[in-house]
Amino acid sequence: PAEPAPSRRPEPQAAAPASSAGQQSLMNELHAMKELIEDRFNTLTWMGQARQNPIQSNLMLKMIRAGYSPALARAILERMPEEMSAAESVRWLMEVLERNLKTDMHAPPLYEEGGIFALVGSTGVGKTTTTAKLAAHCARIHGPASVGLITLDTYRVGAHEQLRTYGRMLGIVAHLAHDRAALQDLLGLLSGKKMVLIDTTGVAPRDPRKRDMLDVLDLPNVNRLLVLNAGCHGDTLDDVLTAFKTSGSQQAILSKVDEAVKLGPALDALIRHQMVLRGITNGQRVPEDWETADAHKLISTSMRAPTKSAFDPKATDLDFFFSHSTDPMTEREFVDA
Ligand SMILES: Nc1nc2c(ncn2[C@@H]2O[C@H](COP(=O)(O)OP(=O)(O)O)[C@@H](O)[C@H]2O)c(=O)[nH]1
Ligand SMILES: [Mg+2]
Repeated sequence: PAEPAPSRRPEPQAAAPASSAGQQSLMNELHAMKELIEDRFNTLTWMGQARQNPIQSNLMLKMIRAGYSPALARAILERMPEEMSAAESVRWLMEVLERNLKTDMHAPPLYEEGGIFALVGSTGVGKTTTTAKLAAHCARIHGPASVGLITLDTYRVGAHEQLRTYGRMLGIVAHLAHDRAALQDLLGLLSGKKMVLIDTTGVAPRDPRKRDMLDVLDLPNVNRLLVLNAGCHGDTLDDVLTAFKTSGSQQAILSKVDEAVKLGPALDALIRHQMVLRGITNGQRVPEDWETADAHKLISTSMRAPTKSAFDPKATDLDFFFSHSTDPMTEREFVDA
């Protein structure tokens, strides 16, 4: 008997947007469901594959545990030839990794090649210590007069003292430059040297001052050597590599190898960024703790069974690494498998 409240009456004009909003949320839900199904299918495909190919999944686990990225592991293992024995597949994997880690093993070392090298990288990675090691090796072979040393301190944090002390020990005068003009003058002054080393102050990848420093170094004949701490997390290394990337040849030194629990993350980053490794440092002693970069040795060390770690995935987590592919194509392009 009571009249329906007027507000209850359907109002076509108000209903239209409501229903289109409803449609939108339904579409979103369907889309999410589609993604979930695809994801599950990828997982199932991988799990089926792993069941058929326990060798491949075993290598995947080995790589992840050694600290390599799922992206690189996937890019490599997808190219693994079939019909390989377990032992053959391990050998194949090591060879692929070795081939993709570029080093100067079969070329003269930095201090034999000579030239102008600027050591760049984050703070505390070992730039000054490495500069001293390289200077000492060059001085040992060609005499102290063959080496030029410069500290580039563009934002005046007083970074010169340490290099000057090393220089004094080696019988080499270390110079200081605060800007581009001073650096150019010094490079002119030192142009007769076999090797000129420019030690820079450390700068974080996202520090705005990094640009200024790199601009000052942007001179003909100045080669950049990026010093990377072998013990850093892979993401941190990726960040540094991206931030310091230049056009032309990319050269790096891996420092503090003695402190790194796993070499996988660093080698993985070097491979993916296609850096040429020009040496490693494995201790604080100048100049003893310097080694030629030996891809075979580094890769075998990285794959040696590491100790148990809370960060390791279990075999049952493996499907995750194969199914959550973000952009495998980019890695696939340059892996020489
Ligand atoms: N364990 C170890 N320590 C190193 C190595 N290279 C440098 N260091 C130490 O790391 C610290 C920072 O080095 P430094 O050369 O001043 O780094 P910079 O800030 O990049 O110039 C110093 O205590 C060095 O003795 C290395 O290869 N292994
Ligand atoms: Mg320093």
